[in-house]
Amino acid sequence: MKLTTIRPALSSPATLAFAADAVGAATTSFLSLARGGLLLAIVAFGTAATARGAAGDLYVAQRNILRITPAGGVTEFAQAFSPACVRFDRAGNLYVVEHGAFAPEGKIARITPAGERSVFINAQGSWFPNSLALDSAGNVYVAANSNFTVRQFNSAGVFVGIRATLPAKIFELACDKRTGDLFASAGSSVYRIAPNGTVTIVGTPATPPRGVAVDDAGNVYVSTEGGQILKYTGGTSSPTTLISGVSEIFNLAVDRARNVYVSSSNGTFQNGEALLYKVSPAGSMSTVASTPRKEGDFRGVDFEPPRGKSLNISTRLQVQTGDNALIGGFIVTGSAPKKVIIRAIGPSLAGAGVQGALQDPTLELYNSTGAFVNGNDNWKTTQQAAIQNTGIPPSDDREAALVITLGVGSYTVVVRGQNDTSGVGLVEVYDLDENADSQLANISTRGRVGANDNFMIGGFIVSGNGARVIIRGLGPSLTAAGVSGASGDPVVTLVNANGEWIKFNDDWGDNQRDVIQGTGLAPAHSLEAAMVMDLPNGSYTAVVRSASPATSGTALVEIYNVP
Ligand SMILES: [Ca+2]
Ligand SMILES: [Ca+2]
Repeated sequence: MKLTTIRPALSSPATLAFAADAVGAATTSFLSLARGGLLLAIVAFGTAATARGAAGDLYVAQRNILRITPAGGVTEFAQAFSPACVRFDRAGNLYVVEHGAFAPEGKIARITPAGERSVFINAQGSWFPNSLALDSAGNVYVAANSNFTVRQFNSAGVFVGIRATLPAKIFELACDKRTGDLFASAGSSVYRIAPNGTVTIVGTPATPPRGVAVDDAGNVYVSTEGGQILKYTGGTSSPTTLISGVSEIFNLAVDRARNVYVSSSNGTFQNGEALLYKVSPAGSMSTVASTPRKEGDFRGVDFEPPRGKSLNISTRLQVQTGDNALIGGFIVTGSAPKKVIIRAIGPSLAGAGVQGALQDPTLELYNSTGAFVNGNDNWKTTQQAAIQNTGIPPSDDREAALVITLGVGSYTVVVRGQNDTSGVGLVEVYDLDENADSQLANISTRGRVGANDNFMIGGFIVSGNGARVIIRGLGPSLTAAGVSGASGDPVVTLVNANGEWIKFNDDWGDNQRDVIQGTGLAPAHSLEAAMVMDLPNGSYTAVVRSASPATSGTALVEIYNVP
């Protein structure tokens, strides 16, 4: 665990004035128990895995595996035997399909983020693997060109069964990770293979298809022997032509901004070039990188994924005294319990320059049914040794902390001032068991978006090698959940650590509609705000306010770590 980046952006809390409203347990899993002015931050702390490179780096199969930065820098990443396909899983393992002269029967190698390499599948029986795709559950599908089958293996490399048999050799296999549908170019057509094995034709281009890629909205991109890139949108069989006239096209990959990366070649073997092109959603093509063709043609392409286990989140707001609610929630996802430390900080904030700090915070933890799980007033009273062993005990004896192992589910943390006192406080949640098969996946805080300069502030820190998040600012749908006085039209602005505005959204359908829908987290109301962002490491702030600056209302800010 690294502790260098906790407690984000504590300066200038006076600009974060925020009046929480009074609510019942009316919506989602949150409670209405907080009293007193405080500042709430929840920090979900993950690991910084051994970084192979930055998320978004391209890996290309040539004679060996090359790594290409988005700026076009080319380095050799790993040796291989004439690889045809490279694919990452969500954990950042790289799978390499080798089928060259020194791997005549075909092998699939796996390289972990730490660089450990092993034979994942040995294609004994000479079934000639040529392409590979992974679904969201980690199943591995391999195109076997000895008999045109798509073979399914589990994440341990154990053969599960034949998913489908196609009429011809398969050039490339891709998976729509939202649905589990596989797409394959084989012979003269592009096929969809449903999870139940049903095979349908997506389209039959004028010239045979080669590369296939699927974006996160389900659009299917196909390169052809005739030098075109076609885009099949929304299940239609008549594509739009993204670009045409490319000399020779092989495999494809598509990034989250819908740029299509194309491996290609021109010229002769001795004097030509292997090329990686980038084609924008508008159809303009640029060269990302090139190498001598005598090193081999570029083939399969994939991106280093963000291993977003480490999303560090804080949410700040100041609450008035009285029967006002400060409502913070977090979710443990995955399949294993998660050990965390929850801290409620107040007096020590004065040392960080915070004025009006809460002098004696208490914390309470509730589960999704609203049942009290545990609580603490002063951290040394019951778990002093366990809290000290985490390495991050509070620095003031009046501050509260709790070490606890939590099952998968949603939780609410409430911080109050002892004896109805008020002030600025901070709540943090740290992941103490980063290797468990679970993560802190979401943080949300509900409170009142005040008029004019009184915003709701959700801060978070990305560490590791970057993360993809969806940020939502909700208001109208709270009304449907029984909350009175909800903001009718929230907006979200994302700000970086330097205070620079990165992105603004008023209504989530304004742009990114299909990307947001693809996460399964589209807001319920059209006037609510959302944005999906791929963010490099750093600290960020999501600011939620009403679209009309003079209006106020209750809003909910949520930040999810999405795969
Ligand atoms: Ca206390
Ligand atoms: Ca709006």
